Amino acid sequence: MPINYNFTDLVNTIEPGHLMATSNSFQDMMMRYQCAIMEVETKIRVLNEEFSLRMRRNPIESIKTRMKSPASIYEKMERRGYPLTIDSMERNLNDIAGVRVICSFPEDIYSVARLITEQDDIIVLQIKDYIANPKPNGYRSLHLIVAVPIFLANEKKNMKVEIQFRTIAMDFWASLEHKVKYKKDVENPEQVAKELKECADIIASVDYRMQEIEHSTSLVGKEKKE
Ligand code: 0O2
Repeated sequence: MPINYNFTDLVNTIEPGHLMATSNSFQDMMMRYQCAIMEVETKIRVLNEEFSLRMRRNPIESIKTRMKSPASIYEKMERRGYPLTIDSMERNLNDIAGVRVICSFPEDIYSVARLITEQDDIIVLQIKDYIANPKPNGYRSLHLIVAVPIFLANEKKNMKVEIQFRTIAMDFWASLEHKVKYKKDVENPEQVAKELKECADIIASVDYRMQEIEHSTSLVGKEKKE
């Protein structure tokens, strides 16, 4: 179903004639990114199915997708000083299309990410491993920027998608940290940041302990009585 993007929040900031001239191509661009999200989501669901058959468990807990809003696209382009053209948006922004994959255990993140990056129609543009190298605030996730082909009536086009891989616990932490970051009336921000960092480290250790428990109780590799 086509999505109609609301430009009212942009009308005051972009010269209206320019907006009129470009709005159709903007809608086209957003449609292409939406298709790219669908392609990536399907690839990940297929891997989950196969994995669950072979390993008798699902490595993926859930998948969330999101399109960056026109207002956020505009804000980021302005902040970074890029020209406001479709070509420049596609060239300079990596996160117009976003897919977040929530995995059960840390090793699942790397397995699914590897299987995705090995697919021959996927081009890996960037890998940021904030699990091996967490951010100073404690943020952990594996980020991939990939280009995936979409096939339209008259063209094939590679579109960029940001895929974020996290465990359930990492996602839980990131959601709270994200909320706290945008709260203006936090009384003791340094203390909150310190506590969040401590929680991030505890969560990381729990993730690996849970993985160990899973290994020690796993039926894979052992005789399974049907
Ligand atoms: P939203 O609403 O999730 O989209 P880039 O944007 O790739 O050019 P950057 O900023 O270096 O440059 O990207 P990075 O570090 O890979 O982070 C991009 C996204 O990762 C963020 O998108 C967040 O979703 C997530 N992220 C990164 N760092 C943190 C963090 O410290 N805390 C939380 N909660 N999330 C983080 P947006 O655009 O910020 O938000």
